[in-house]
Amino acid sequence: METNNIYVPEVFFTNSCLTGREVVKSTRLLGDLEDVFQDKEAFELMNKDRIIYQVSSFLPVEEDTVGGLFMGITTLYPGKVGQEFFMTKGHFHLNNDRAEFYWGIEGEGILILMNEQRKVWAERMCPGSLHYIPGKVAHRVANIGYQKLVFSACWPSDAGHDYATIASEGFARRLMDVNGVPTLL
Ligand code: M6P
Ligand code: ZN
Repeated sequence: METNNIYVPEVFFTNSCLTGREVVKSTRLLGDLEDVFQDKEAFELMNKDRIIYQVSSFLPVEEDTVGGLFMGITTLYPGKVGQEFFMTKGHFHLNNDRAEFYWGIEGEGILILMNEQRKVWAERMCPGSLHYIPGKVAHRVANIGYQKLVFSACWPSDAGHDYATIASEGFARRLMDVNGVPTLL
């Protein structure tokens, strides 16, 4: 809507989620994360319709546009499969030198990173924490708390998602609850 060339905003941050006409929402159920978790027996006993995370995204340009930016807010619910914390699928970028920012909004998490040599490291996420994810580094987030974890992301519109590499090779280390302590194994 326009009044004298002053436009009203069409996308808002509300309750840690993006809202507005152009916001796209997606949901990942436990059943969508079949090969993500290590403990297959624990996985089989759980309700596959359980919502693990939801992403609301603002994609103001077409996918693959060079020079554009996308933004998303992810809400990752608390829980574990066996001793492994609920986490996002994780991905490299298809255009693999593209970087990304993540930042924590609510809750407690761990950002797990892995380079192309399969070296893994991690960063604590908390409200206000800012994380620069360089190109050629795979990234996934685990919720290590008892409440929902909300984080936001900003990435280039020509980054794309390479899920296939993680689906076939996984991350070289897993974040497990070892006697109450989140530990990279
Ligand atoms: C962030 C961004 C998105 C990503 C989402 C969920 O919001 O990195 O690009 O889709 O997290 O992560 P994943 O795609 O790995 O499931
Ligand atoms: Zn990414």
